[in-house]
Amino acid sequence: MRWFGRHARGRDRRFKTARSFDPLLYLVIGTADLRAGSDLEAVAVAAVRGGASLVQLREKTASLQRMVELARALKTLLQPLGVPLIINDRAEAVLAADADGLHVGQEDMPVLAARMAIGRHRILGASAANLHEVRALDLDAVDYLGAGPVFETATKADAGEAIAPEGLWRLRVGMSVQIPIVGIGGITAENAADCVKAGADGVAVVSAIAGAEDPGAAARHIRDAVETAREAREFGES
Ligand code: TZP
Ligand code: MG
Repeated sequence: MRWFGRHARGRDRRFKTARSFDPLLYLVIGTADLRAGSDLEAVAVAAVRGGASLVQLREKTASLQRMVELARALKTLLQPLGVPLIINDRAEAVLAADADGLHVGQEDMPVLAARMAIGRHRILGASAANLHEVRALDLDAVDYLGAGPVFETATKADAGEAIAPEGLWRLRVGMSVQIPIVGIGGITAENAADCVKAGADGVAVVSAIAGAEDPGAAARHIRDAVETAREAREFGES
């Protein structure tokens, strides 16, 4: 355990740098993830009303201008609901849309560069599948870790092999800096609790919400599962 640094236990709250957030249910969404005929903003708002506590805009092919337009539109809707908006991979879009944070993958910019680009007060997330990848990150610069794929997923072609809940557990116990871990990849209302039992603080979900007929109801089911599992963990039932 490190005693100094942004995430040190017992740190002085005056040094807290990121905006506060709860990773309980993290909707990750882009236009490619939607059912035919559904609308990105409507799905995001429905998911938030169903219980999503964080939203990430993940557009892999959009131009910067389009990304900024989508981000601004989402931010206008999410801000009054008190839900932070994170942008995948595009620091320029974070600044242009004044979004709440940035998420970077292993192949994106280094986390220190990302932190310098977005400043101290925005949320920074990074992806990792195992401790080897975690150790390559400057964790002091990062506010949460997206870990996975936990289960098989068709949403991200190059997601790599599923790490299973055991993989989450290895990260939880092996990490020297205790930042929140969010499981991602193939997560549904049926398996979300397994991620929490394995040490995740929340789950990130694409298709089980964005591809659902009723995204609000889908979010509510997953949120209920995560909340119940978090409470059980807190009270020592598992
Ligand atoms: N990173 C690792 S798996 C994944 C991302 C973005 C996709 C998760 O999508 P789904 O539909 O929730 O399995
Ligand atoms: Mg990326």
